[in-house]
Amino acid sequence: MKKKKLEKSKRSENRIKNWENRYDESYSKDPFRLRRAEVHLPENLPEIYLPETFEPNATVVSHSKKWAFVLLDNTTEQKEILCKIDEHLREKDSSLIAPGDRVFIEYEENGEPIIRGIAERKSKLSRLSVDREGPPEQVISANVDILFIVASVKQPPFKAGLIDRFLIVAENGNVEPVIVINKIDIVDTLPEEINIYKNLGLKIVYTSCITKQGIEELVDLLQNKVGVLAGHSGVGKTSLLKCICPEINALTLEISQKTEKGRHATTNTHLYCLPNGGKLIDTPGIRSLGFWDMDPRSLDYYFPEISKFAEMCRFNDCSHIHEPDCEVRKAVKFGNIPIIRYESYLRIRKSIEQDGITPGRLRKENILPKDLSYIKKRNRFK
Ligand SMILES: Nc1nc2c(ncn2[C@@H]2O[C@H](COP(=O)(O)OP(=O)(O)OP(=O)(O)O)[C@@H](O)[C@H]2O)c(=O)[nH]1
Ligand SMILES: [Mg+2]
Ligand SMILES: [Zn+2]
Repeated sequence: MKKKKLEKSKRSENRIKNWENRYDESYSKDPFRLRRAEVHLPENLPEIYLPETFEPNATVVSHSKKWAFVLLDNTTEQKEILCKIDEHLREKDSSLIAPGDRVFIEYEENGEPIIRGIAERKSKLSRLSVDREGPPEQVISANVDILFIVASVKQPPFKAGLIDRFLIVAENGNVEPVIVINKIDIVDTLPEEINIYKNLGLKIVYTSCITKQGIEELVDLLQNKVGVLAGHSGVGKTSLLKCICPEINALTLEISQKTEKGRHATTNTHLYCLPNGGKLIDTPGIRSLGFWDMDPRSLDYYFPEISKFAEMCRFNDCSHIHEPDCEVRKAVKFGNIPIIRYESYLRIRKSIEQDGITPGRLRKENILPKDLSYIKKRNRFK
């Protein structure tokens, strides 16, 4: 009798909010099953949950749908081991883990390691998954301190659009953005658009993998920190990684002469350990970056120069496209908001709406409400 009571209280402790509604069928009194079921939480919860009794004992380096390479804690050897991913940590054809995730590994009866749980993430970088069949969110990497948004001045040409999108991803994921302008050895004058980001108070590092300018600065920023290199293909992400740590053996490819674009040399996101205690995650170059949980109305807050004027628009929910007395459009007209940032804002807004991420859908799927004042408070811009 007493034992039963104890079990019950333990069970309620282990439960999380909304548990019954969401996963009634997966509930079990068997703590082993309960634990496994709890780990299998939907992607629209803020964090993946790991029951208190489990201590993470490894870090994910890279993964596929069913397998992952991890670095075990408590070993001096920097050896990556291959583990199976528990089926509860997969959703359809995707796995829910990401490089940088702290995971709990158990050994099966045959001695094979298997990832059973994912620890709460202190930060994450995520995007709208390109695979529309699976979960909408694709976590690019977890537990990251710095997002290095890499752009090249030329070959491939400098493009501000992706920088704007990555700034939103960093802000949303609680990660500090640093803009890296690479290949400065091939130009005499830098693209003018860079001044926009300078004026926003963002950190910018100018680099060259040929002259090694800026590499020391990146190394210093990475001391005991976890960084991610992201950007278009061919901008030199992997080359920067190799300059920072020459022992790393990773593929780089010359950009195509014809299109001046990169050739997708890196195909898998991978975490590398650096000699100064830092870690650096290299990612494949991307063409586009969509958002998976963005309310179009909150977009203003990610553009501080726009939100400053948006507060004075006649309508609270002004889209700054067609409404009368729109202070944002006025500010663009008088040169107080850079036109390319406004155009970028419009493009992002349109793409969010095209992806079907509308306030109505977000409310229906319980992704809203998002506390906008919180985003505003956290804004890292000047
Ligand atoms: N001139 C010059 N070339 C560079 C620099 N950095 C990288 N490159 C060259 O740019 C090409 C692409 O470099 P990668 O490091 O493979 O680019 P990436 O961003 O990792 O590309 P993906 O893996 O496809 O996303 C290679 O030929 C590099 O040698 C640089 O600072 N200056
Ligand atoms: Mg690469
Ligand atoms: Zn407006």
